[in-house]
Amino acid sequence: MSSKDRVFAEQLESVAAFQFDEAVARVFPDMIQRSVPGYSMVVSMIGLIAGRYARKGTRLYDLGSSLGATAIAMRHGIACDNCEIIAVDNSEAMTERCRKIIAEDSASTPVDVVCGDIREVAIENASVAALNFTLQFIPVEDRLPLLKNIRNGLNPGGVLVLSEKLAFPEEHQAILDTLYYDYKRANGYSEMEISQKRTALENVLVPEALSVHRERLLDAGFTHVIPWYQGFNFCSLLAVR
Ligand code: GEK
Repeated sequence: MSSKDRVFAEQLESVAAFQFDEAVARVFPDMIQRSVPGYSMVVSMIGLIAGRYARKGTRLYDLGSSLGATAIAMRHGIACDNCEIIAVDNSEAMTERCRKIIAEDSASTPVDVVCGDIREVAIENASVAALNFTLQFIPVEDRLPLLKNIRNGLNPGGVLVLSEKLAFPEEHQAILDTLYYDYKRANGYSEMEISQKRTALENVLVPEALSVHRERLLDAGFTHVIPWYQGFNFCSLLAVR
C-alpha cells in the first residue's frame, strides 16, 4: 500500500523545482493515480500492447520506470519465452523501491532495474519500449535523439508506447486545464496543493502539442503514429517501427 501524497499539502516558503526524491517515491503510486487521468488504465493497456507485440528472445524497455508499474504490466501481459525487461530510471529513490516491488512480484520474466539516464542507455533487440509519462521531463532538445535511439534499437515491427501530458491551442488549453484541476479537486487535492505542484513543475515538465510529437516520431523513423488514448490533457500514442 502506498502512502497518501501530502508533498505539497503544507504552505511552503518557496516552492523548489520538482524532484523525484525519497519524499515523492514514498507516495508515488497515490500521487500519479490522483494526478494523471486514466493512469491505471494506460498502464494496464501497455501490458496488453506488450502481449501483442513482444517477440520471443527480445527485450522490452520501461524508460522512466519510477516504481516499475509499467514493467510489471508488461511482465504479466507477455506470454513468450526468453524475454527480458529493462526498467530504467535515474532516481535512486525510485529504483531502490522498484527493485523491492519487482522482487515481490510473482511473474517469471526477468526484470533488470537500472539506475541511469534514459538518454544514455543502449537499446538493443527490442520488441516493445514504453515512455509512460517520461519524455515530458526530458529537455526538448534531447527528445529527438532519444526517440531515434529507441527507434534504432527496436526490431522491425516493434513498438514504442509514448504517453504524455499535451499542450493545446490557447482556448482548448484553458478548457482542459479547468477540467484537469476539477479532476485534481475531485481526487482530494486542495487549491494550495494544486498551485504549489504547478509551480514546482514549471520548466520541469514541458508538454508539447500532439502534432509536435507526431512529426518528431516520424522524423525519428517510426512509420505509424496512432493516438490510442486521451483523458483531458493526457494522451498515449502507439508508434510502430
Ligand atoms: C509509470 N513510467 O509509473 N532518465 C531516467 N529517468 C528519468 C529521466 C531521465 N533522464 N528524467 C526523468 N526520469 C512511470 C511513471 S514518472 C511520470 C513515470 C510522472 C524519471 C523520473 O525519475 C520519474 O521516475 C519518471 O521519469 C517520470 O508508468 O511522475 O508524471
